[in-house]
Amino acid sequence: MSAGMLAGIEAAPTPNEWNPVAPKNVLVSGITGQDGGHLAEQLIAQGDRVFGLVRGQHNPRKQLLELEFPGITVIEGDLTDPSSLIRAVEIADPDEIYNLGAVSHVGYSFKNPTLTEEVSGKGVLNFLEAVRLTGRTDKTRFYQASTSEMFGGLDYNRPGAGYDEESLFHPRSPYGVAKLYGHWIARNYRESYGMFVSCGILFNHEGERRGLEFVTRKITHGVARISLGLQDKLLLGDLWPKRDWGYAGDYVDGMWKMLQHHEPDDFVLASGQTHSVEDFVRQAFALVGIENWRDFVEQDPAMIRPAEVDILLGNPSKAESTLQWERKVNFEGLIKRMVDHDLALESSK
Ligand code: G4F
Repeated sequence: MSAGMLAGIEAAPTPNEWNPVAPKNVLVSGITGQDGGHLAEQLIAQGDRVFGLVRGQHNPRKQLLELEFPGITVIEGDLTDPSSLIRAVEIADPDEIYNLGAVSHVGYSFKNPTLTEEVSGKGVLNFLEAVRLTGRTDKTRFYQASTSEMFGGLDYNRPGAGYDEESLFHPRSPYGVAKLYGHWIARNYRESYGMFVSCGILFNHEGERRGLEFVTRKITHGVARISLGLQDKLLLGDLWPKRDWGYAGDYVDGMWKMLQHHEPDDFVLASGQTHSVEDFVRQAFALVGIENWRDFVEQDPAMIRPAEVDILLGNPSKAESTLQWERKVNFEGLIKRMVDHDLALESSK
């Protein structure tokens, strides 16, 4: 049929026509983590059917997940096991996949580099292949959790206005290197197979769901315990590194917006501000009325990494203008929210 013959004829809706508000089947890896929790909350509130990929035999996090979100269907599977991912995709028949599963702790990745590569790098390929091999390249939209750790924060590689989607990559840890592989293989599947694959390059995002192994929650939890007389000292690594910190709930909404956009693309999500670990420590202690915070902080050599990312600063202009992405919580609000949560948690014990 020629283009002329089509003039004036209303195109019939195709099975792929996307309606952001229609309930969807959504498969999430890493659902027991911080971002997974925020995302599950948002998707359930929207009326989506949520399937969570959970790894391991008798994983205690599975019970916790089912208690917190009774509506979720848990599928046992592992990013390192391709056949388990094919099975998960067949069960969930997903309109959207969010690949949030990863070895996500940078320090841990230096001690477990091979595992990090298998999960955070090759795991992305396994998941994309599961979509392709089950014939869903036209149906399923795929979100890949890329990271600002791919930039590396080195002097020569530091744009003044902050890293954006065009900045150079120079990862500084096994985690960053694995994530960079995941980022490029995701882009490759978009280009090679026309898949709807979007990568969110997220800068540090925190909150009350954050694990205690990450510096922000370690600080707010420690500060709360010190102010309640439950702990004497806070052991930390380097205080000078700078990070661009935001609130995880805001960033998860940005992930969702990426998959509702009319075309797949890559987006930086960041606050556009950078603060040192020391700034975070000082402000957290100030919230509980402690100004002489240095008396309570000691350096733990075990927390020093073989290579450090000195400074991260992101430029979220593209996500703000294209996706109308906005942040509701600023740096001060984030720290207050976390300290208040940890004070309530520790007081109730
Ligand atoms: O909280 P962190 O462990 O986060 P990091 O390494 O920046 O990575 C986080 O953000 C990335 C996005 O940019 C994610 F991709 C990644 O998955 C993760 O969510 O450490 C932040 C900074 C580092 O410079 C670290 O060396 O804090 C420094 N630090 C100082 N003392 C500490 C500690 N980090 C931890 N985890 N524990 C400490 O005691």
